[in-house]
Amino acid sequence: MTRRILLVNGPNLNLLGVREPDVYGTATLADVERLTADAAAEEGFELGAVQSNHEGVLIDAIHAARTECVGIVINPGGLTHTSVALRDALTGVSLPFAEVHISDVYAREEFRHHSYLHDVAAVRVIGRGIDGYADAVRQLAALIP
Ligand code: CA2
Repeated sequence: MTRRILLVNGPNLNLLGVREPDVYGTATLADVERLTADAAAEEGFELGAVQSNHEGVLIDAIHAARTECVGIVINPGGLTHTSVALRDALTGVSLPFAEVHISDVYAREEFRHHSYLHDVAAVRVIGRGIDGYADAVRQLAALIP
């Protein structure tokens, strides 16, 4: 059976390629999901993908991944900087996960410098644009036996 990685994109990432191209580039969420699926396939994994603007939907998807997936790649969007609940969901399912940020959060406002996930993520890829998602899959795949 092919093993599965879950790609999670948080609030507002459905606007990729539609707004703020100077910060986030011109690629769309569909482009991100495609390139991440391609990178996963090269590593021998299937990719499931979810994007939601609702924290509870993301948490439910992470819970479902516990029995369906072997790892998670997540760009939590603004929830990175606010959500203990998302952190608890990720630590609760005990799957290795990669935290991805398209922009260099450390070169932006101070409130983006803190992540509730940074100390529990197995992999962090920050400021590499959308190629960071493929990097994250490769680094995560290397950790999965
Ligand atoms: O750099 C990233 O990937 C972020 O996770 C993106 C979040 C932001 O709150 C984090 O600090 C860094 C925002 C996602 C919103 O995405 C948009 C995309 C296009 C247009 C508007 C928002």
